[in-house]
Amino acid sequence: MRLASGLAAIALGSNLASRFGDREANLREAIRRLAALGEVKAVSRFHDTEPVGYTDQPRFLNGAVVLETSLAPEELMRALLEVEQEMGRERVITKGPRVIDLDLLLYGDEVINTAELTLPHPEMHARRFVLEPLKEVAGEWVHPVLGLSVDEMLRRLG
Ligand code: PH2
Ligand code: MG
Ligand code: MG
Repeated sequence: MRLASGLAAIALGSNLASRFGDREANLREAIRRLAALGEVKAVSRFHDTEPVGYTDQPRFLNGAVVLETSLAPEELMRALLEVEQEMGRERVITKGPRVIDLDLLLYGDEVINTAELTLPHPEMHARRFVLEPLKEVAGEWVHPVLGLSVDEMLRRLG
């Protein structure tokens, strides 16, 4: 048993409707399920964003959550994948449309590089759709590799 609890930052995204309803219903359902994995400390507003990367897909609704959890990072990662699967996510096109995407961005100041998990999330610092919601709930949180806060990473994006 792991007694210590950690603080995790999680990015949420949706750009497809599902049996739960529209994109916002998907984010709300995901947050409800995150609450079973620990204590949800903060929830950002939801941002309507242009698809980045693979652009031939609907607009996203993106958000961010801070979760206090007694799950270890790898356990949390597995639990997030389970929530994605249970909510009906199908991996059809890489970076393509999805009912729900839950990305583990930060876990305390942990740096992990395994086949299963890379922490911090390798692209978080370059993604406005991640940093803008995250700023609302964790603007001061310092990226343990770059040594920059979320606010600073966002400023560097210009
Ligand atoms: N996720 C992607 C690819 N592109 N674009 C936006 N705006 N929001 C996302 O969450 C997103 C994306 C792959 O995870
Ligand atoms: Mg993602
Ligand atoms: Mg993902």
